[in-house]
Amino acid sequence: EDPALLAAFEARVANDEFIEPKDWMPEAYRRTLTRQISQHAHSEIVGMLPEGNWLTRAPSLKRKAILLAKIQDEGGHGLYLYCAAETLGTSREQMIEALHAGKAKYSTIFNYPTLNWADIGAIGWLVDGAAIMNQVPLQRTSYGPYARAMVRVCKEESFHQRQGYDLLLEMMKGTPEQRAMVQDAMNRWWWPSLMMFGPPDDNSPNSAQSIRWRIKRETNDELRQKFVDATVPQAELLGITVPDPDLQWNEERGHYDFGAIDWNEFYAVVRGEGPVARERMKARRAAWDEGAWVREAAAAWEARQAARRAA
Ligand code: FAQ
Repeated sequence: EDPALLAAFEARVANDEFIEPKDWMPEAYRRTLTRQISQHAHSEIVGMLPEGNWLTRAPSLKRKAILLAKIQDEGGHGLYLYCAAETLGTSREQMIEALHAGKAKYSTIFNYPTLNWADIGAIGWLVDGAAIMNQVPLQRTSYGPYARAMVRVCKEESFHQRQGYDLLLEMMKGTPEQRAMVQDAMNRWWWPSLMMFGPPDDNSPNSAQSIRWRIKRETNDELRQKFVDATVPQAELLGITVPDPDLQWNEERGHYDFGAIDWNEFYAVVRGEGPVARERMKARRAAWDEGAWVREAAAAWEARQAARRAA
């Protein structure tokens, strides 16, 4: 790579300018962005599945309408993100093929099952909460199309987070059984939510370069700490316990100290050994196959319109 081009690129990044699709960029920058944005897109699409599981069993029309809207938003986020990734030169078909072949990663969190209705609240509160914590700084990521996609995505995620918290607040006003369901959901989702931020900084192979190129604006551990600090008071307000005996406010640091994360579990889930990883991929492939006629019909319609325009 031409050192002058590289120096000019690095100067632009250091100056907080956005890099745009037609601008020169180092191949490693293109690669890591394609990797991160496509993984992010896959997470949104696979992330529709755990919630889709509860659409037919939502306890009221209001909750069903909210859940339907949220899942549609996630589909939309996936599509924006595939578009942003495509501007780097990989086609959507290639990315989707990699997902369906089990070669592409998506967030570990979506390999856990949704066992009770409170899980839907916990996903909104904790999973969307973690997603926002990670995505707000990505509005200032150095690649323009990714940064702009994050602006709208973050607005929608904050609605997702609030609907989840509201659902749990309402359940906490209910019967002892309902309150127990909320605690049970918290017990199962807390640790996997902390894992969403990725491996610890000293074990995160991509972080140093991504921070230097301002792809990532904050590190995995910094964001994880912010999430814990923001979420613990919300758990207290709900009236539930955080399943971590080592959790403690540290006056000196001005942050919560928290217990050790089970990184063996994290890496196993990353390797595709998550509790419902097989079901998720099976459902994705089935949705793709069963939707083939829709894609074909849309293409046929488009071809006919083009022929009419030409005539
Ligand atoms: N799961 O060197 P690092 C949502 C992989 S939010 C799986 O630290 P990096 C909204 C990582 O890819 C969820 N794999 O990597 C929603 C890398 O492998 P590679 C999606 C993980 O990229 C809510 C290796 O480990 N959000 O969907 C995970 O610098 C509710 C080494 O890690 C995003 O994707 C993980 N948790 O930092 C939808 C945000 N963590 O590729 C529905 C954008 C790490 O070298 C319902 N992404 N790995 O083979 C990012 O900010 C970053 O990519 C990180 C990882 C922070 C996730």
